[in-house]
Amino acid sequence: MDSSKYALPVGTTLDRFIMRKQEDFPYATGELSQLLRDIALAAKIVNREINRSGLIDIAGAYGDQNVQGEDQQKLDVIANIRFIRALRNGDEVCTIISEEDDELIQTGNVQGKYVVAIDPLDGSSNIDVNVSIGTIFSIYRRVSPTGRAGTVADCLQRGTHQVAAGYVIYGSSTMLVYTTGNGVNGFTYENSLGEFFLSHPAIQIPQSGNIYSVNEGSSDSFSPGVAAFVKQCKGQQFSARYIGSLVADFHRNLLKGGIYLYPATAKGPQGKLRLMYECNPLAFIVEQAGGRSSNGASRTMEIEPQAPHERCPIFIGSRELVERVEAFLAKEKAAEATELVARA
Ligand code: AHM
Ligand code: MG
Repeated sequence: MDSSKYALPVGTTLDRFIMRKQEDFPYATGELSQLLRDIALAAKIVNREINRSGLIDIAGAYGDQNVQGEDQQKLDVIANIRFIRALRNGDEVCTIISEEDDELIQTGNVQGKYVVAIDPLDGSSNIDVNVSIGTIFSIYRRVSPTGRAGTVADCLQRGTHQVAAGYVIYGSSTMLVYTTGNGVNGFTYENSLGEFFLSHPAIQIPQSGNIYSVNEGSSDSFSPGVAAFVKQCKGQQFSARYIGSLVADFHRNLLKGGIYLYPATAKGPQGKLRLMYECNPLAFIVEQAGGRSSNGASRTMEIEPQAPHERCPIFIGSRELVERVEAFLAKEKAAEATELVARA
């Protein structure tokens, strides 16, 4: 999967890794590399704030609501500020979609070639209880000419057009995992040195697994296909593992094999997770690691986005498990069609 001329050894610093990868592309200008470094720097700062969150008065609700009407936590706000500042300070990004901002954010860097979609701090309801949380990001090349502000068309590109995507997990250790379409690599943060080091080179997700991750509190409103799949998982004595923090659930399943599901429910007919900065980046990573991501009917990355904050159902993880749930959903659709014909 990793077509780099030389495999880089475990322990390589993230900076060096990014630099060496850039050398694989003779015409690369270094802007994407710089952008990835900017994100890594902001991640270090956010990591520091998270580690201090029990000590100073920054955890807890901020008292405001974000664009989806959810309570904002102070750390959400802090993380948003940190990432946006890092992206503004670099010259590479013209426009940002952030989970925390209703409108597109124009950085003022009209020459910037890239657009970033970001969830600065996902799983934020877990902040106050010391559960892992994460940052998720996705990078696109703008489609409009440089020299002016980025446009909606720059931001609403299909996931297949991503040039890079990644996440940071602030967990028992802090890790940054990313892809530029050439395999997936994971870096662990060494606090005392302030560096990310390559710890998980060329990550591959097992083709199958025995972990399923879904909020079963909503199971009464699962569609028949999803319900049948979950029943089969139980029949086969799968382990149920659900942290309620997407990055943490995804990361575990990526390394161990398994499936994460956030289907349509009564509360969220389009599911809960956002296409541009939650589903697509993880879909790019999982595919690069040999897995699959789908909305139940088609590949997540092929969905044509309609709005920056749109939601979509997601089934993501080991290829064999995602295909299995898709087969159940195809059966469900066929049964519905037969019933319609019978009724007509
Ligand atoms: P957030 O973006 O407001 O943090 O919400 C996203 C989170 C995911 O991390 C997690 O997988 C999901 O919401 C959990 O939702 P639920 O509590 O409905 O199971
Ligand atoms: Mg989120």
